[in-house]
Amino acid sequence: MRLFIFSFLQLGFVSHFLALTIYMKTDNYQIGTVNTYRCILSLEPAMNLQAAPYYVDLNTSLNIEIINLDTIAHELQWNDFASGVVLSPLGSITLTRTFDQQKVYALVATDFSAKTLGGSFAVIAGVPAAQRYFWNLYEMQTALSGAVANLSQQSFPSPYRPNLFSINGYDYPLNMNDTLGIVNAHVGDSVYIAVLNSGNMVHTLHFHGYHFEILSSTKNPSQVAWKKDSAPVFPQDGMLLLLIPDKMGTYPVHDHNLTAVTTTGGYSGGMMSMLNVTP
Ligand SMILES: [Cu+2]
Repeated sequence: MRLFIFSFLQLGFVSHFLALTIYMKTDNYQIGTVNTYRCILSLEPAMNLQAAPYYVDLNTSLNIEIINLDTIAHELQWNDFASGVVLSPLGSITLTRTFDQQKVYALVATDFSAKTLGGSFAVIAGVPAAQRYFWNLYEMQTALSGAVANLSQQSFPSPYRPNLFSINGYDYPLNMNDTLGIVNAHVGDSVYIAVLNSGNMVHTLHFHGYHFEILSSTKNPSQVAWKKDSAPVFPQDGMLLLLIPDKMGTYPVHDHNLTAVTTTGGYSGGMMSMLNVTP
């Protein structure tokens, strides 16, 4: 009887699982004058470099169906889990998870091709809708990306010399119309910025003008509650940052490794975004 009541209560708490479908595909894209292969996990079957994250309220449970549109197998895992699942070529799989913390849940590719080409998806839990933004960081040595996509290159290059650095699929200044990422806020707003590093190297974000608080990090949790103007984002980490602007102004945010503020070697470009704060 006690067991029965316990089960009933559990069912009561987790009574509804929402259904979500994500599509996974590796394809060739042009960014400015640069061509690059990229693995995208998207809510839309028509792939878009500016793939949006999925926002949920705290304690939402999801059945997430992932459909592999590629003709090669992939592996996926949550970045806070020890093991993952295999997606067969053109196959699909359903993952179930309850999102009970205010953080960025990162579903990341672990097979060489999709991992190297940035395959990842963020479910962001517990963030108010009023002021929330998403920065998906990604870099690539574009001349290698085709060989990684078709599996003729199966180990990570050494040295690795990336020439393309992007936020939400585009480099600066192509990303200046990016509604997912460009911050437009007022002084005193609570601005939640979810950052996902889909790339293959650490990207250290540096804010001009403001300090931010680190609300969560899966790969680097010792930084939580720090208030800084710079912080490293490790590969395949998801971090949640809180920015409360104390003054108006237009300030850049960029990778403090200035190599990443270039595109094909030209400055300025690459991994830079903007904070637009009005009174
Ligand atoms: Cu700077």
